[in-house]
Amino acid sequence: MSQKAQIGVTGLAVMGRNLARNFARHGHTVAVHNRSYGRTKELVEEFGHEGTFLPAETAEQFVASLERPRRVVIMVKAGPATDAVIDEFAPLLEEGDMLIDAGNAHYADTRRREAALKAKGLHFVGAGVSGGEEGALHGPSIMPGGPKESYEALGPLLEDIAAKVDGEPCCVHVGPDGAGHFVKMVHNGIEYADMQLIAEAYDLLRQVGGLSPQQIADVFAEWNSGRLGSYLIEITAEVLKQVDAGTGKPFVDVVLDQAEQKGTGRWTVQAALDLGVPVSGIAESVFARALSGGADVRKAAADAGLPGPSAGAEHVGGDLRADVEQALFASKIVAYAQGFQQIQAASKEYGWEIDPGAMAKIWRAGCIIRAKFLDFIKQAYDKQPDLSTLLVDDYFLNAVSGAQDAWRRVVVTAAQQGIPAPGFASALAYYDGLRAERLPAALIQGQRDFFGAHTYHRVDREGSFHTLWATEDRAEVSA
Ligand code: NBP
Repeated sequence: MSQKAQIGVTGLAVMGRNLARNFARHGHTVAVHNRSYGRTKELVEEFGHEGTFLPAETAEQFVASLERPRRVVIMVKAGPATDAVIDEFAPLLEEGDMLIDAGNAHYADTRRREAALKAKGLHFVGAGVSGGEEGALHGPSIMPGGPKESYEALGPLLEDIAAKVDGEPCCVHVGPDGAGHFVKMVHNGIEYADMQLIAEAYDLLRQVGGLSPQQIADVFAEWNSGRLGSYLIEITAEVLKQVDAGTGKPFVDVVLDQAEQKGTGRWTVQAALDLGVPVSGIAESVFARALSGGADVRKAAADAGLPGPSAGAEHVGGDLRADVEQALFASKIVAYAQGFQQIQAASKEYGWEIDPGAMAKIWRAGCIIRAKFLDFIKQAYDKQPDLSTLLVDDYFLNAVSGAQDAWRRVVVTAAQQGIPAPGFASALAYYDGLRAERLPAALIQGQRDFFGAHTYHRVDREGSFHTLWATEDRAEVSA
């Protein structure tokens, strides 16, 4: 009998090729396939010595080379390409076989595909894979959704190739249908927020503190050994250290200041709007990228000479560097608290029963937001799985309480000096919104009742009420 593969990968661009190599390096026989055969051939020629690959020129050959239940990992450009591949492979598969979409699909597409394939007796697993091409090769963080029973046959293979922390794999069954891709999406949204906050910290140290990129690199390197320790802080120090070979200028000064995006941050915010979860930190980071990219509007503003503050005030009340570290940490806590709240809200909405602590656990390595800090998030949810917000957990409450004076000073300095710090400022506003005893929302309810008879609730009695605003006595009636 000819040799069979435990798993197959179709779509052999950088991500698929590296995932296939990762499976092979772990001793699995891997069937490999790509729309155009060239990539398949290249993979086997270049990396064939790393393990056992079964190259297939056609979908039929590929499917025939897989042991049952077949596990087919799809790693193609997210969107119509994924549907095209599913349409090609689904008719060739048999009941109980699995199609695993490891691309960056939108969770709603995953829900749709899962339902359609379930009707055909096939398991469709939308798996979030984080860590870029290096992660795919050396150990990504993997967030598989789909039917729980498929995890029994698929999980051990995914756990083999996932990143490990103290021997524990960064891979867990997240929940049914689109849960895996949803969590991956929020992971990316949090990543946007983290990056924006780091960028604001850099900007303040440079513009207010007068530090050079090299000096700021040293600050980040030092922070990396403390509570902010994370992959993103580590690479920030590396980027700031970089000197452009051509001009001798800091690399960061020769790069156009227009941040691009592929869309997962935007998806996170769109989903949060639908769920009614205030992910203001993520939203600010998506909008900040959009603002940076709006070259025409920025030019118009510059041409018009939009004025800044008349005199640049000093940072007062504390050491700028220490204060910015506090502001960064506190704002980061807010962004994560909001992201986790979004995951919990979606879990409730779709009946996914996601364990938030398990998500923190599988993000501790292999992915872009890996950080020491995630251990504390895991511990918080281990202690209280239904925690309403991370901000009320002891560790985070203490951290934010300790940071708040410095955080306020940093936001004041940014505003007074005319330096945009939307991440820091909105995180602080969210924090103050949460802790406020009374919010001005009562006035908004009054306005809504005035113009639209939308009614309101009272603090002192049960029921809904409406004030007859158009009458002379403006009497209140039960609604
Ligand atoms: P790309 O996103 O660049 O996609 C290229 C692959 O899609 C090639 O194998 C190509 O085949 C295939 N493909 C296309 Br395009 N249209 C197809 C169609 N109609 N039918 C069949 N195959 C088709 O590859 P990537 O950068 O490796 O990313 C793969 C997935 O992983 C994406 O969903 C991406 O969002 C996700 N992801 C990427 C990263 C990253 O760091 N790059 C990180 C995490 C997740 P061809 O060779 O014949 O053109």
